[in-house]
Amino acid sequence: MSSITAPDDEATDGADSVDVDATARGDDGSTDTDDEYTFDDLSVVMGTYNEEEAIATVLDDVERVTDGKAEVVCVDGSSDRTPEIARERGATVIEQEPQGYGVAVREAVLTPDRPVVVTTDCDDTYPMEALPEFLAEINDGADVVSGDRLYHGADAMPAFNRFGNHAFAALASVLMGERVHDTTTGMRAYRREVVQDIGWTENTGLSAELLIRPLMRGYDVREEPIEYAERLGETKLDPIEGGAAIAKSIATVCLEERLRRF
Ligand SMILES: Nc1nc2c(ncn2[C@@H]2O[C@H](COP(=O)(O)OP(=O)(O)OP(=O)(O)O)[C@@H](O)[C@H]2O)c(=O)[nH]1
Ligand SMILES: [Mg+2]
Repeated sequence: MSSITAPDDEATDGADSVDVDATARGDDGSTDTDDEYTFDDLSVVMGTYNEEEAIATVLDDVERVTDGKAEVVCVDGSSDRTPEIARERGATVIEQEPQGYGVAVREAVLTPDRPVVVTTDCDDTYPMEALPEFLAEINDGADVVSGDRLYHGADAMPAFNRFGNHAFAALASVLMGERVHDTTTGMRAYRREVVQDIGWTENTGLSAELLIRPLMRGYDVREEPIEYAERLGETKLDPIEGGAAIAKSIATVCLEERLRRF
């Protein structure tokens, strides 16, 4: 696990956050201590847009790994059977006209009442087996835990996307003055206050924004290496148009956060 520290302009008056390795915890992501979060405190949220090939697998994985305790919220714009399959598996489905990744995921992260919110894509690329470790990091004090797909090489990712994702991380690192390794990952855990307290503006670039704004405001943001698998079903992202939108979001959000400090 790599930990990112950033000066806090408001909350901790310039103090650096502390890098503390996660202590050993049980497989359910909890410890014996009563005041720590368990899977009963977790919402797994996602945008879903014609993902009928993947949704059963993704939701079954969440159910299996969290012993049926995590709540699932899908913000859905599908014209196929995706929402029916989600409802059959007990997910809360919010219907929304398809308007892009960020519009769906913003609604998804703002919906839950539970204190820990995990985002994922509904395409079977992200390992739900990592949920216990993500929760353990939150219990260890992290505000945001960000799945780093590039750490293990991301061989399942198309080469063009892999190159782009390395470039986005390099761009964001330079503009923030903090090294990050994967800015566009879809799998993260957040304390609910973090997503509630920050105003989100980006669409295709929302994933980068969800990392950059908390980091530049001094929240405890940690990257956690994760495996990344080949996608089930069709991609919803045009790599060229989407890539340009993400680069623009990174530049805009970094600049806004720098200006906000003055
Ligand atoms: N509701 C809704 N969901 C969306 C929309 N666009 C994308 N999504 C969902 O957002 C998630 C991310 O989209 P992906 O197509 O996986 O994009 P990506 O991860 O950049 O591309 P891949 O590498 O192909 O996985 C998926 O679960 C999509 O179904 C949209 O307009 N509306
Ligand atoms: Mg995806």
